[in-house]
Amino acid sequence: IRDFDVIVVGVGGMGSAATYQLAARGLRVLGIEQHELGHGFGSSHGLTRIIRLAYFEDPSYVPLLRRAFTLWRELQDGMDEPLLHVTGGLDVGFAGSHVFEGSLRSCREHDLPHEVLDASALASRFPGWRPAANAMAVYQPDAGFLTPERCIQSYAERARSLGADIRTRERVLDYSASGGSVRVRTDRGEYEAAQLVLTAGPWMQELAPSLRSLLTPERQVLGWFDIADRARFAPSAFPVFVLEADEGIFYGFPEYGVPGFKIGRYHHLAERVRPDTVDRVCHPRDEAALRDAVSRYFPEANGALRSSAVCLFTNTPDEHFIIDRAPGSPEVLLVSPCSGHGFKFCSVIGEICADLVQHGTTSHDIALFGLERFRGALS
Ligand code: PYC
Repeated sequence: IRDFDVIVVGVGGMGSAATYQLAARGLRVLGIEQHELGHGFGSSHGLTRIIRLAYFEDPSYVPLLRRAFTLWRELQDGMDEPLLHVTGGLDVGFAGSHVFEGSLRSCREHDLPHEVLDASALASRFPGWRPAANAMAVYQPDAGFLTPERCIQSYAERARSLGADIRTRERVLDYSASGGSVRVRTDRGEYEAAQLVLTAGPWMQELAPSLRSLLTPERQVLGWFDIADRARFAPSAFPVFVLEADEGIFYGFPEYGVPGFKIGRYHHLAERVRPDTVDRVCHPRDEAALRDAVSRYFPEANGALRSSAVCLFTNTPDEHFIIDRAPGSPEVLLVSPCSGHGFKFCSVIGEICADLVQHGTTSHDIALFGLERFRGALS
Protein backbone atom coordinates (compact mmCIF):
# COMPACT_ATOMS: atom_id res chain seq x y z
CA ILE A 1 0.00 0.00 0.00
CA ARG A 2 1.37 3.39 -0.98
CA ASP A 3 0.75 6.37 1.19
CA PHE A 4 -0.24 9.92 0.11
CA ASP A 5 -1.63 13.07 1.67
CA VAL A 6 -4.45 13.18 -0.85
CA ILE A 7 -5.78 11.07 -3.70
CA VAL A 8 -7.66 12.67 -6.60
CA VAL A 9 -9.91 10.32 -8.55
CA GLY A 10 -10.63 11.49 -12.10
CA VAL A 11 -7.86 13.57 -13.71
CA GLY A 12 -10.07 15.46 -16.14
CA GLY A 13 -10.75 19.20 -16.05
CA MET A 14 -11.33 19.60 -12.33
CA GLY A 15 -9.04 16.77 -11.23
CA SER A 16 -6.03 17.94 -13.20
CA ALA A 17 -6.36 21.47 -11.79
CA ALA A 18 -6.86 20.09 -8.25
CA THR A 19 -3.84 17.79 -8.60
CA TYR A 20 -1.70 20.71 -9.73
CA GLN A 21 -2.88 23.04 -6.95
CA LEU A 22 -2.35 20.39 -4.29
CA ALA A 23 1.12 19.53 -5.57
CA ALA A 24 1.99 23.23 -5.72
CA ARG A 25 1.27 23.41 -1.99
CA GLY A 26 3.75 20.67 -1.29
CA LEU A 27 1.25 17.87 -0.64
CA ARG A 28 1.97 14.30 -1.70
CA VAL A 29 -0.70 13.79 -4.34
CA LEU A 30 -1.83 10.77 -6.30
CA GLY A 31 -4.11 11.34 -9.29
CA ILE A 32 -5.90 8.31 -10.71
CA GLU A 33 -7.41 8.43 -14.20
CA GLN A 34 -9.09 5.45 -15.86
CA HIS A 35 -8.41 6.69 -19.41
CA GLU A 36 -5.62 8.78 -20.98
CA LEU A 37 -5.20 12.43 -20.01
CA GLY A 38 -7.47 14.62 -22.15
CA HIS A 39 -9.62 11.65 -23.22
CA GLY A 40 -12.95 12.00 -25.01
CA PHE A 41 -15.25 9.87 -22.85
CA GLY A 42 -16.33 12.31 -20.15
CA SER A 43 -17.19 16.02 -20.09
CA SER A 44 -13.92 17.77 -20.90
CA HIS A 45 -13.24 17.32 -24.59
CA GLY A 46 -14.38 18.70 -27.94
CA LEU A 47 -11.48 21.11 -28.69
CA THR A 48 -13.21 24.26 -27.41
CA ARG A 49 -15.08 25.22 -24.25
CA ILE A 50 -16.75 28.55 -23.60
CA ILE A 51 -15.49 30.86 -20.89
CA ARG A 52 -17.57 33.93 -20.14
CA LEU A 53 -17.98 36.47 -17.34
CA ALA A 54 -21.54 37.65 -17.96
CA TYR A 55 -23.00 34.64 -16.23
CA PHE A 56 -26.73 34.40 -16.95
CA GLU A 57 -27.00 31.41 -14.61
CA ASP A 58 -26.38 33.52 -11.49
CA PRO A 59 -24.35 36.66 -10.77
CA SER A 60 -22.68 34.98 -7.80
CA TYR A 61 -20.51 33.00 -10.25
CA VAL A 62 -18.82 36.18 -11.51
CA PRO A 63 -16.10 36.54 -8.80
CA LEU A 64 -15.19 32.88 -9.34
CA LEU A 65 -14.97 33.52 -13.07
CA ARG A 66 -12.67 36.48 -12.59
CA ARG A 67 -10.33 34.27 -10.60
CA ALA A 68 -10.72 31.44 -13.14
CA PHE A 69 -9.57 33.77 -15.94
CA THR A 70 -6.50 34.79 -13.89
CA LEU A 71 -5.56 31.19 -13.16
CA TRP A 72 -6.01 30.08 -16.78
CA ARG A 73 -3.71 32.91 -17.84
CA GLU A 74 -1.18 31.80 -15.23
CA LEU A 75 -1.32 28.27 -16.62
CA GLN A 76 -0.67 29.41 -20.18
CA ASP A 77 2.11 31.81 -19.14
CA GLY A 78 5.35 30.72 -20.75
CA MET A 79 3.63 28.21 -23.04
CA ASP A 80 4.05 28.68 -26.75
CA GLU A 81 0.39 27.99 -27.46
CA PRO A 82 -2.61 29.85 -26.03
CA LEU A 83 -5.08 27.89 -23.92
CA LEU A 84 -7.47 30.83 -23.63
CA HIS A 85 -8.70 32.56 -26.79
CA VAL A 86 -10.58 35.81 -26.28
CA THR A 87 -13.27 36.29 -28.93
CA GLY A 88 -15.90 38.23 -26.99
CA GLY A 89 -19.17 36.56 -26.11
CA LEU A 90 -22.81 37.01 -27.05
CA ASP A 91 -25.71 36.03 -24.80
CA VAL A 92 -28.67 36.20 -27.14
CA GLY A 93 -32.33 35.90 -26.25
CA PHE A 94 -35.20 38.35 -26.20
CA ALA A 95 -36.58 40.84 -23.70
CA GLY A 96 -37.55 38.85 -20.62
CA SER A 97 -35.57 35.71 -21.56
CA HIS A 98 -33.41 33.94 -19.00
CA VAL A 99 -30.19 34.16 -21.03
CA PHE A 100 -30.45 37.82 -22.07
CA GLU A 101 -31.78 39.18 -18.77
CA GLY A 102 -29.51 36.99 -16.64
CA SER A 103 -26.44 38.05 -18.55
CA LEU A 104 -27.40 41.72 -18.30
CA ARG A 105 -27.97 41.36 -14.58
CA SER A 106 -24.48 39.88 -14.06
CA CYS A 107 -22.96 42.71 -16.12
CA ARG A 108 -24.77 45.37 -14.13
CA GLU A 109 -24.21 43.86 -10.68
CA HIS A 110 -20.50 43.31 -11.35
CA ASP A 111 -19.83 46.35 -13.48
CA LEU A 112 -18.67 44.29 -16.47
CA PRO A 113 -17.98 46.07 -19.75
CA HIS A 114 -20.81 45.17 -22.10
CA GLU A 115 -23.03 46.37 -24.92
CA VAL A 116 -26.67 45.60 -25.60
CA LEU A 117 -27.41 44.87 -29.26
CA ASP A 118 -30.76 44.53 -30.96
CA ALA A 119 -31.29 42.15 -33.89
CA SER A 120 -30.15 44.53 -36.60
CA ALA A 121 -27.04 45.64 -34.65
CA LEU A 122 -26.20 41.98 -34.00
CA ALA A 123 -26.51 41.02 -37.66
CA SER A 124 -24.54 43.95 -38.99
CA ARG A 125 -21.73 43.65 -36.45
CA PHE A 126 -21.46 39.85 -36.69
CA PRO A 127 -22.56 38.85 -40.19
CA GLY A 128 -22.48 35.11 -39.49
CA TRP A 129 -25.73 35.71 -37.57
CA ARG A 130 -29.28 35.96 -38.88
CA PRO A 131 -31.09 36.59 -35.58
CA ALA A 132 -34.86 36.53 -35.00
CA ALA A 133 -36.47 39.95 -35.36
CA ASN A 134 -37.06 40.24 -31.60
CA ALA A 135 -33.55 39.09 -30.61
CA MET A 136 -31.67 41.03 -27.96
CA ALA A 137 -28.03 40.34 -27.14
CA VAL A 138 -25.48 41.17 -24.49
CA TYR A 139 -21.98 41.44 -25.95
CA GLN A 140 -19.24 41.01 -23.34
CA PRO A 141 -15.73 41.46 -24.75
CA ASP A 142 -13.78 39.31 -22.25
CA ALA A 143 -15.42 36.01 -23.16
CA GLY A 144 -13.84 33.39 -25.36
CA PHE A 145 -12.92 29.75 -25.36
CA LEU A 146 -10.48 27.35 -23.74
CA THR A 147 -8.86 24.33 -25.38
CA PRO A 148 -9.90 21.67 -22.84
CA GLU A 149 -7.69 18.72 -23.77
CA ARG A 150 -4.60 20.93 -23.71
CA CYS A 151 -5.66 22.58 -20.44
CA ILE A 152 -5.86 19.16 -18.79
CA GLN A 153 -2.56 17.97 -20.20
CA SER A 154 -0.89 21.21 -19.17
CA TYR A 155 -2.15 21.02 -15.59
CA ALA A 156 -1.09 17.38 -15.38
CA GLU A 157 2.39 18.15 -16.75
CA ARG A 158 2.79 20.94 -14.22
CA ALA A 159 1.54 18.73 -11.40
CA ARG A 160 3.97 15.96 -12.33
CA SER A 161 6.83 18.42 -12.48
CA LEU A 162 5.97 19.34 -8.88
CA GLY A 163 6.09 15.70 -7.79
CA ALA A 164 2.49 14.54 -8.21
CA ASP A 165 2.07 10.88 -9.13
CA ILE A 166 -0.55 10.70 -11.91
CA ARG A 167 -1.54 7.22 -13.02
CA THR A 168 -3.54 6.74 -16.18
CA ARG A 169 -5.45 3.68 -17.43
CA GLU A 170 -6.11 2.67 -13.85
CA ARG A 171 -9.68 2.22 -12.68
CA VAL A 172 -10.91 2.68 -9.13
CA LEU A 173 -12.87 -0.34 -7.95
CA ASP A 174 -13.87 0.92 -4.51
CA TYR A 175 -12.73 2.90 -1.53
CA SER A 176 -13.38 3.18 2.17
CA ALA A 177 -13.05 6.18 4.44
CA SER A 178 -13.00 6.39 8.21
CA GLY A 179 -11.06 7.76 11.13
CA GLY A 180 -9.17 10.36 9.10
CA SER A 181 -7.93 8.11 6.36
CA VAL A 182 -9.07 6.68 3.05
CA ARG A 183 -8.10 3.51 1.29
CA VAL A 184 -8.59 3.28 -2.48
CA ARG A 185 -8.53 -0.02 -4.36
CA THR A 186 -7.94 0.02 -8.12
CA ASP A 187 -7.47 -2.63 -10.77
CA ARG A 188 -3.73 -2.22 -10.21
CA GLY A 189 -3.18 -1.65 -6.52
CA GLU A 190 -4.20 -0.14 -3.23
CA TYR A 191 -3.42 3.30 -1.89
CA GLU A 192 -3.95 5.17 1.35
CA ALA A 193 -4.25 8.88 2.06
CA ALA A 194 -5.65 11.29 4.60
CA GLN A 195 -8.16 12.71 2.12
CA LEU A 196 -9.88 11.79 -1.13
CA VAL A 197 -11.06 14.24 -3.79
CA LEU A 198 -13.66 12.85 -6.21
CA THR A 199 -13.61 14.71 -9.52
CA ALA A 200 -15.04 11.90 -11.60
CA GLY A 201 -17.69 13.75 -13.64
CA PRO A 202 -20.33 11.36 -14.96
CA TRP A 203 -18.73 8.49 -13.00
CA MET A 204 -19.64 10.26 -9.72
CA GLN A 205 -22.84 8.27 -9.52
CA GLU A 206 -20.81 5.09 -9.10
CA LEU A 207 -18.19 6.58 -6.81
CA ALA A 208 -20.38 8.69 -4.54
CA PRO A 209 -23.44 6.65 -3.60
CA SER A 210 -24.85 9.53 -1.54
CA LEU A 211 -25.26 11.56 -4.75
CA ARG A 212 -26.86 8.78 -6.76
CA SER A 213 -30.42 10.03 -6.58
CA LEU A 214 -29.38 13.62 -7.23
CA LEU A 215 -27.39 13.29 -10.44
CA THR A 216 -28.54 12.89 -14.02
CA PRO A 217 -25.79 12.12 -16.53
CA GLU A 218 -27.08 13.31 -19.87
CA ARG A 219 -25.96 12.75 -23.47
CA GLN A 220 -24.80 15.86 -25.37
CA VAL A 221 -23.96 15.94 -29.07
CA LEU A 222 -21.72 18.56 -30.63
CA GLY A 223 -21.69 19.16 -34.37
CA TRP A 224 -19.28 20.93 -36.72
CA PHE A 225 -21.06 22.21 -39.86
CA ASP A 226 -19.45 23.24 -43.14
CA ILE A 227 -19.31 26.99 -43.62
CA ALA A 228 -19.94 28.78 -46.94
CA ASP A 229 -18.19 32.01 -45.93
CA ARG A 230 -15.51 31.05 -43.42
CA ALA A 231 -14.34 34.61 -42.75
CA ARG A 232 -17.64 35.27 -40.98
CA PHE A 233 -16.95 32.45 -38.52
CA ALA A 234 -13.28 33.17 -37.81
CA PRO A 235 -12.36 33.77 -34.14
CA SER A 236 -11.73 37.46 -34.92
CA ALA A 237 -15.23 37.90 -36.39
CA PHE A 238 -17.48 35.53 -34.50
CA PRO A 239 -17.79 35.59 -30.68
CA VAL A 240 -18.68 32.51 -28.68
CA PHE A 241 -22.38 32.55 -27.89
CA VAL A 242 -25.32 31.23 -25.94
CA LEU A 243 -28.63 31.57 -27.79
CA GLU A 244 -32.05 31.17 -26.25
CA ALA A 245 -34.45 30.72 -29.15
CA ASP A 246 -37.89 29.27 -29.92
CA GLU A 247 -36.20 25.93 -30.67
CA GLY A 248 -34.21 25.71 -27.44
CA ILE A 249 -30.96 26.98 -25.95
CA PHE A 250 -27.84 26.57 -28.08
CA TYR A 251 -24.18 27.45 -27.67
CA GLY A 252 -21.51 27.84 -30.29
CA PHE A 253 -18.01 28.79 -31.30
CA PRO A 254 -16.03 30.31 -34.12
CA GLU A 255 -14.21 27.87 -36.39
CA TYR A 256 -11.14 26.58 -34.58
CA GLY A 257 -8.93 23.49 -34.67
CA VAL A 258 -11.00 21.49 -37.16
CA PRO A 259 -13.10 22.71 -40.10
CA GLY A 260 -16.64 23.81 -39.38
CA PHE A 261 -18.93 25.84 -37.18
CA LYS A 262 -19.33 24.08 -33.81
CA ILE A 263 -22.70 24.16 -32.09
CA GLY A 264 -24.40 22.31 -29.23
CA ARG A 265 -27.87 22.36 -27.73
CA TYR A 266 -28.37 22.49 -23.97
CA HIS A 267 -29.81 19.16 -22.81
CA HIS A 268 -29.83 18.02 -26.44
CA LEU A 269 -32.51 15.25 -26.59
CA ALA A 270 -32.72 14.98 -22.78
CA GLU A 271 -31.38 11.42 -22.75
CA ARG A 272 -30.39 10.06 -19.37
CA VAL A 273 -27.38 7.77 -19.86
CA ARG A 274 -24.46 6.01 -18.19
CA PRO A 275 -20.90 6.95 -19.15
CA ASP A 276 -19.75 3.42 -19.96
CA THR A 277 -22.70 2.52 -22.17
CA VAL A 278 -23.75 5.84 -23.76
CA ASP A 279 -24.29 5.80 -27.52
CA ARG A 280 -21.36 7.76 -28.92
CA VAL A 281 -22.59 7.82 -32.51
CA CYS A 282 -24.20 10.96 -33.96
CA HIS A 283 -27.53 9.90 -35.51
CA PRO A 284 -29.71 11.86 -37.98
CA ARG A 285 -31.99 12.90 -35.09
CA ASP A 286 -28.95 14.37 -33.30
CA GLU A 287 -27.91 16.30 -36.38
CA ALA A 288 -31.49 17.53 -36.86
CA ALA A 289 -31.62 18.86 -33.29
CA LEU A 290 -28.62 21.07 -34.07
CA ARG A 291 -29.58 21.96 -37.62
CA ASP A 292 -32.82 23.48 -36.26
CA ALA A 293 -30.75 26.41 -35.09
CA VAL A 294 -28.00 26.35 -37.73
CA SER A 295 -30.39 26.66 -40.66
CA ARG A 296 -32.41 29.46 -39.12
CA TYR A 297 -29.85 31.59 -37.30
CA PHE A 298 -26.54 30.76 -39.06
CA PRO A 299 -27.53 30.07 -42.69
CA GLU A 300 -23.97 30.59 -43.95
CA ALA A 301 -22.89 27.58 -41.90
CA ASN A 302 -25.71 25.26 -42.86
CA GLY A 303 -23.45 22.92 -44.82
CA ALA A 304 -22.72 19.22 -44.37
CA LEU A 305 -22.05 17.89 -40.90
CA ARG A 306 -18.26 17.62 -40.96
CA SER A 307 -17.68 16.03 -37.56
CA SER A 308 -19.41 15.37 -34.29
CA ALA A 309 -18.67 14.41 -30.71
CA VAL A 310 -20.70 13.00 -27.86
CA CYS A 311 -20.00 14.24 -24.39
CA LEU A 312 -21.81 14.12 -21.06
CA PHE A 313 -23.40 16.61 -18.73
CA THR A 314 -23.81 15.51 -15.11
CA ASN A 315 -26.81 17.52 -14.04
CA THR A 316 -27.80 18.43 -10.50
CA PRO A 317 -31.46 19.24 -9.79
CA ASP A 318 -30.88 23.02 -9.83
CA GLU A 319 -27.96 22.87 -12.32
CA HIS A 320 -25.58 24.51 -9.86
CA PHE A 321 -22.38 22.67 -8.90
CA ILE A 322 -21.73 20.44 -5.92
CA ILE A 323 -18.57 21.11 -3.90
CA ASP A 324 -18.88 19.65 -0.43
CA ARG A 325 -17.78 16.92 1.94
CA ALA A 326 -19.51 13.55 1.51
CA PRO A 327 -22.25 13.10 4.10
CA GLY A 328 -20.81 11.12 7.01
CA SER A 329 -17.31 10.97 5.43
CA PRO A 330 -15.38 14.18 6.11
CA GLU A 331 -12.30 12.63 4.48
CA VAL A 332 -14.04 12.69 1.09
CA LEU A 333 -14.52 15.87 -0.95
CA LEU A 334 -17.16 15.69 -3.69
CA VAL A 335 -16.39 18.07 -6.51
CA SER A 336 -17.36 17.52 -10.05
CA PRO A 337 -21.06 17.35 -10.92
CA CYS A 338 -21.40 20.66 -12.71
CA SER A 339 -24.36 20.31 -15.05
CA GLY A 340 -22.36 20.87 -18.23
CA HIS A 341 -21.21 24.40 -17.50
CA GLY A 342 -18.20 23.66 -15.30
CA PHE A 343 -15.15 23.45 -17.53
CA LYS A 344 -14.41 27.17 -17.50
CA PHE A 345 -14.27 27.00 -13.67
CA CYS A 346 -11.75 24.15 -13.45
CA SER A 347 -8.83 26.45 -12.71
CA VAL A 348 -10.54 28.10 -9.75
CA ILE A 349 -12.18 24.88 -8.57
CA GLY A 350 -8.70 23.35 -8.42
CA GLU A 351 -7.72 26.15 -6.08
CA ILE A 352 -10.88 25.67 -4.02
CA CYS A 353 -10.14 21.93 -3.68
CA ALA A 354 -6.65 22.67 -2.48
CA ASP A 355 -7.98 25.21 0.06
CA LEU A 356 -10.52 22.72 1.37
CA VAL A 357 -8.02 19.87 1.60
CA GLN A 358 -5.35 21.99 3.21
CA HIS A 359 -7.36 24.27 5.49
CA GLY A 360 -10.89 22.84 5.56
CA THR A 361 -12.19 26.15 4.26
CA THR A 362 -11.80 28.55 1.34
CA SER A 363 -12.07 32.30 0.91
CA HIS A 364 -14.00 31.76 -2.34
CA ASP A 365 -17.75 32.01 -2.03
CA ILE A 366 -19.02 28.48 -2.62
CA ALA A 367 -22.29 28.87 -0.71
CA LEU A 368 -24.28 27.99 -3.84
CA PHE A 369 -22.62 24.57 -4.08
CA GLY A 370 -23.31 23.00 -0.68
CA LEU A 371 -25.20 19.71 -0.35
CA GLU A 372 -27.38 21.21 2.37
CA ARG A 373 -29.66 22.57 -0.36
CA PHE A 374 -30.67 19.03 -1.25
CA ARG A 375 -31.32 17.92 2.32
CA GLY A 376 -33.97 15.24 2.19
CA ALA A 377 -33.04 14.14 -1.33
CA LEU A 378 -29.67 12.54 -0.50
CA SER A 379 -29.50 8.75 -0.74
O1 PYC B 1 -21.24 27.39 -20.05
O2 PYC B 1 -21.13 28.16 -22.03
C1 PYC B 1 -21.35 27.25 -21.27
C2 PYC B 1 -21.82 25.96 -21.75
C3 PYC B 1 -21.86 25.52 -23.00
C4 PYC B 1 -22.37 24.23 -22.94
C5 PYC B 1 -22.63 23.95 -21.70
N1 PYC B 1 -22.28 25.00 -20.97
